Amino acid sequence: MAGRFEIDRRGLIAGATILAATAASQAGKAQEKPVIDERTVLIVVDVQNDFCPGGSLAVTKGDEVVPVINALGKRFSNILLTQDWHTSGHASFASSHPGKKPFETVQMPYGPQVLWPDHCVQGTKGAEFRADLDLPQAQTIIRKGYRRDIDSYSGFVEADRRTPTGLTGYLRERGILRAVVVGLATDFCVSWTAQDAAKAGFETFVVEEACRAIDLDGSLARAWAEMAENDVSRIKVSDLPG
Ligand code: VGL
Ligand code: ZN
Repeated sequence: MAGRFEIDRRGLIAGATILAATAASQAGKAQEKPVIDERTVLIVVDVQNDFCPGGSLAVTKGDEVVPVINALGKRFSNILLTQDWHTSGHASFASSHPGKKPFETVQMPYGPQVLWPDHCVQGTKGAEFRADLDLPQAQTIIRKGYRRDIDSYSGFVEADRRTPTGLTGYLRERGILRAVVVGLATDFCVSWTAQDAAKAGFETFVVEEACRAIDLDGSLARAWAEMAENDVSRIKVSDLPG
C-alpha cells in the first residue's frame, strides 16, 4: 500500500503505530461515514445482563440495543466484544466502601470514582452477555475491570489511565484502522472506549441508536461533547454503508 511504501522508502519510522496513524489521517479525521472493510472492527461494549432491564445496574432500555447491534453485526467481518468483569468486593462497588451509596463519588488513588451497585461479577449470570446477542462471527472478547482495586470503563486503558488491556496492540497487529463502537453505556464504557480508540490512532465512530446511557448528572451530554473534542464521530445507522 502506498502509505507503507513511502514510509519505508524515506527511512522514517516503520511500524504499526505510524502506519495506523498515517492511514487514519489519510482517511481523514473529518470523514463522516466509515468504510466497512477488513480493516474495520465493530466494538460491542458491555452488552451484559446486569446493564439491561432486570440487571443490577440496568441502563434504561439497554436491551433495545440488541436487535440494532445484531443487524449491524451482519455487515462486519471483524467483531470484538468487551465484557465488564469485576472481582467480588471490587473497588468500584459502593458495597466495598462503608457508609457510601451507589452513584456517590469517592477519591481513589487514580482519581474520582463513581460507586456502582455490585455488577458484572466474574462468573455470574449478570456478567454474561445478553442471550439474544447474536454475533456468531465475533472473534475476540476483552474482559476489563478484573483487578480488584482499579476500574476500567475503557476497553483499552484502565481507570488509572496507565495500565493497558492489550487491545491497542491486538488491533494494530490485526491491521485494523477503523473502529465502530456500540453498546452500553454511552456515557461511561462506550465513551471511554471510543475516546481511547481515537487516541490510539484508529478512525472512530459511535452509532447513536446502538447505544443507551446511564445519564448521571448530565453525564450523557458531557460524554458526547468529550467524544467530539477527541475526534470521535457520532453517526447514525443510516450513515453506515449497507
Ligand atoms: C459501566 C459503570 C460501571 C458501563 C461499567 O459498561 O458503562 N458503567 N461499569
Ligand atoms: Zn463496571
